[in-house]
Amino acid sequence: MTNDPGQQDPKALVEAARQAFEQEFERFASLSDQSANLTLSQAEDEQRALVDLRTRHLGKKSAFAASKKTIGRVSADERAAFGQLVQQIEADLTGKIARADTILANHIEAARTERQRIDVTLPGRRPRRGHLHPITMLREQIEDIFVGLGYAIEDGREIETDFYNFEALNIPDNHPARSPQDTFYTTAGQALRSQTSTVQIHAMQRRGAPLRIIAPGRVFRRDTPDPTHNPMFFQVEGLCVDRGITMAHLKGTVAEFLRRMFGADTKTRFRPSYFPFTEPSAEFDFSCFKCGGSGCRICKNSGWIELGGSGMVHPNVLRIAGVDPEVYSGFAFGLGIDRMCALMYGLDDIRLLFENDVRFLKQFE
Ligand code: 2NL
Repeated sequence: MTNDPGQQDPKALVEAARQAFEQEFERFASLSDQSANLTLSQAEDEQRALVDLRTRHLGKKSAFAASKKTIGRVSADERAAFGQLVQQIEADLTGKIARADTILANHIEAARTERQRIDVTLPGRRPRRGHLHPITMLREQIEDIFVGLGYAIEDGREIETDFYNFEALNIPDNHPARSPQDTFYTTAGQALRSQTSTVQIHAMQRRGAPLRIIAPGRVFRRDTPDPTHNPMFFQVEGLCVDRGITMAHLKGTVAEFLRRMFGADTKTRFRPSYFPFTEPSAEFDFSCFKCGGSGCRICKNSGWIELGGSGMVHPNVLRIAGVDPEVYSGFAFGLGIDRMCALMYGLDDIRLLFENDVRFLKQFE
């Protein structure tokens, strides 16, 4: 006997090839349907290794294939038996591979299915419901109160001519509010309205007297943003024009508004002031909604909160808007909605209201 396969006994060669196969196949032989402890990628690796093993042990260049070719060296009377033996071994090995492959394929299929499985009974993700912006909520609250007092709500444009923004409001040519440092101008010389009085001038021209309106909306002033200023903010102005309207009506209306807003015990006070569009003019404060007037952090220990300006509409303003000041008189007032909002919610920075960060806004739901 030599080590040259060409000289070896054919039966011994077949047997050696079979044993070499069995040795390598051992780890697949132990596979069973309990092979679930393999991960998906491990099972896929094993399947590839099995294909590789088949090529090496049963392929054209395998020792087994070579051993088959030695059949010529088998004596004629043993040749049939040898052929049968080879066929039987080949069928046996092929069958073993096929069984292992089936187990692996089943496992892979099951693992892939498991990986893709969705639980249709899981609750879905709820779409987050939005809500109104706190400034909008407050504006609607203010509107509701004034509608209850017989006022109509007026809306208007945000870009205005010099006439509506200043001239009609009795604001003199040299007034600092007219300077480009205080007001935003378009290149065509129009102004972003700096108060919603513009809307009221339009309304007086269109509807004439008598008239009771409020005009809520955005206004623009060239302020550098800081915790108490924003170059765009929200204002509501009110205007009441009729025969015989006096300061008493102004005081009664503002006081009633604030009682409906902050509670029946709310007190109001007026301090003399100056505006070009009203004469006389007054600023108004209300007793602190937090402490009721005894003094706290919100009212800076004064017991009062400053809210807005007001006054009797200047005769020049009535006249220029087409209302006869000899027949009619009126009062007007204005307040900042965002400042009021910041006060009510204790916000230390008004700019938070304009950042539109939902993490901040969702607390007002
Ligand atoms: C303030 C002051 C005020 C007015 C606004 C007004 C409107 C017309 C005629 C006369 Cl059409 N006056 N509005 C009057 C006084 C004060 O606002 O501090 N606003 C935040």
